Amino acid sequence: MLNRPAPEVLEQLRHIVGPAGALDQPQDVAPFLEDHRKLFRGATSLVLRPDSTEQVSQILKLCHAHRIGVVPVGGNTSYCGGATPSSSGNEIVLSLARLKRIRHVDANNYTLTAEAGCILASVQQAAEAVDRLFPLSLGSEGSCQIGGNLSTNAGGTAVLRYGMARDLVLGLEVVLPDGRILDDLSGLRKNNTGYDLRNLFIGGEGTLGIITAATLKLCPLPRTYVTALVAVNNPAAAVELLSYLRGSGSDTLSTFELIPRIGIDLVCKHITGMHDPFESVHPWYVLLEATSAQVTDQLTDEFSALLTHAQESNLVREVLLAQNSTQRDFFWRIRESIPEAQTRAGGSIKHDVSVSISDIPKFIEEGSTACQRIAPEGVLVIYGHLGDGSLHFNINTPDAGAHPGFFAKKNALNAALHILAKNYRGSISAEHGIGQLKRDELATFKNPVALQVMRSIKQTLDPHGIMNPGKVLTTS
Ligand code: 2HG
Ligand code: ZN
Repeated sequence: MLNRPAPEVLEQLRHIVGPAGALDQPQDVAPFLEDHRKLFRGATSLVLRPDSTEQVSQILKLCHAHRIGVVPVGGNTSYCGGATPSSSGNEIVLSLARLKRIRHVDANNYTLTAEAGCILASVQQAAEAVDRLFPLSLGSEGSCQIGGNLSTNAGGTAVLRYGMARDLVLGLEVVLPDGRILDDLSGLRKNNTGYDLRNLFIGGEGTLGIITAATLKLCPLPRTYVTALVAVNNPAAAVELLSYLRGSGSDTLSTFELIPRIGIDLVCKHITGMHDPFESVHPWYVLLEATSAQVTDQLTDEFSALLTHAQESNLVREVLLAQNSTQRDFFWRIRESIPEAQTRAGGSIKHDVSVSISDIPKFIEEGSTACQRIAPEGVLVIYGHLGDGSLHFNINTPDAGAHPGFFAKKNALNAALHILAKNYRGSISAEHGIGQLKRDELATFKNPVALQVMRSIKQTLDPHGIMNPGKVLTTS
């Protein structure tokens, strides 16, 4: 049972961080009370902004002793309300924003150690400064923080080549719920010394402790990019094309994103300066990118030949190869603007599902039929990371009006798509995590034995349940 912090405990917490590290005025606290998608609103009497791991440790020690819930927050870009406190007002919020040092860069070891509050884009820049790539890449990279990326095991648009956030971590520094500091900041590729604790905290969404720093893997910096926007008949053709490109000797492919016609329409209508780069209208598109660390024309030649062959064999309808970096940026902007265009077009019910790549076409077909049956007025906007088998299966309101009748069908739409994903042995959360949005569904969809093990781990590390209460697991 968690407690409301007593005034003297609040005072001790303020004392740990000093005047610059505590926010309690309504206007300062307000940004921490609502999630990015405005799905959840909470309350708190105190936001703490520690500036060292030692301060995080002291805070958790005190909260552990007094049974006070702690909600860690990074850039507040969660899609699942993972960093929004409950409405009880009993929890304190702990922002990692002031832990923002790049502690160490080791170019020869291809590693970098960053504190949790570093903005993802600044981690990418620190890597680039030594001629290296930190490959995690997502739409919110200008504001999300690396600690949040790791806590939620973020995905993004380069997973096909480089993996999810968890694949990019070699070591972690974590403050455990009782305040102990687990310093496992190694830059080792090989370290077979028992359980892999790091992967409990990555994707743990702050329910098992707080990641305060991480040693991250770097890769060679690409110097040649081949970026293409390709029109195809349907998702099955996109899957075929992916297989063909991968099987044709090229392991340089880093991005393979599926875009529906409506995605292009929405972007052209709602985002300034955007237009359809094709002359004809096509039903589906793929944004693909291959990169090489070499300065070479060979990659472009290779992909031109492969795509020409794909067009000759009717696998693709039309190909646009970016001729320069401006065009490359434009193609990327089309893809990255879809979520914003969708928001401007109206409300939407979102799903973030994954199935095996081969099942994507059937999943889209059966999922679309199910959604149209439940909510014929909804507009399907299905796009995403086809190269990873991950889809944003979103259903928009027909216009910017309120449409309460449409939103009343949310649970039915969620259930239809999530049961379908389960039938395909897929996931109800490919890359956005669980947070509070999918917590109750997780209890239904996750393997019961896996859930039991998760609960035992939670009980062992956080016996009083102070860490990010109400997220990921239902309180039993
Ligand atoms: C993306 O891939 C993000 O653009 C957001 O994960 C997806 O808004 C969405 O549904
Ligand atoms: Zn995504």
